[in-house]
Amino acid sequence: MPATGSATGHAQVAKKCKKSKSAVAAKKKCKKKKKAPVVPPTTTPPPTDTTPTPPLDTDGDGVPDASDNCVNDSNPDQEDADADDHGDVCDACPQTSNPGSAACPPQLDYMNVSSPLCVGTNLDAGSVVLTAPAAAETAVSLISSAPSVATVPGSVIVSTGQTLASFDITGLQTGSVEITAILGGDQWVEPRDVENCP
Ligand SMILES: [Ca+2]
Ligand SMILES: [Ca+2]
Ligand SMILES: [Ca+2]
Repeated sequence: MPATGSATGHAQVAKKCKKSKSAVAAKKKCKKKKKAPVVPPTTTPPPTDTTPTPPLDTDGDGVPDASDNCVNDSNPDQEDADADDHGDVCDACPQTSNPGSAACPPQLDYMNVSSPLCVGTNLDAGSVVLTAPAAAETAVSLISSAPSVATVPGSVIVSTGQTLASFDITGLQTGSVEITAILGGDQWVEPRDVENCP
């Protein structure tokens, strides 16, 4: 029917006009800010590492941690004098075996010797001192470099729970002598002159 055809034609024209009239405005209106498209994060699979991982060597001494007797101290020689699996450089008592987490026994801290030494016999003229109370009776060896000048016992015993033990020095004659105390790998030397004291 012509009426319908005419109506359709009008509508098309109107639409066209509307579009042409408001084209600029519409364009502006439509020119919304475009949001950046949300790109889903791409999950790239980790590269396949074909090179073998070198064994961990914390101190970089060339000995892997798994077999290093001092993991945090560089000791490529792995020296372990007391063979307790603690390398010398990280062994609190390198001359006394203390495997695992065993504590080191008390060590020789120092020795006192009277000064001067006087001809005759000096009771309690010397004493040895440990770094900690002895867990058991501990013998400290004593040596005189010149027994004809001063004589010391072969050893002195530090009793359990004690840190100090005294010893006598006998047979003193004028001259020079060195008294040495030894416990484990520790030693202490005291040189003395023996005099005719007034
Ligand atoms: Ca090491
Ligand atoms: Ca050791
Ligand atoms: Ca040790």
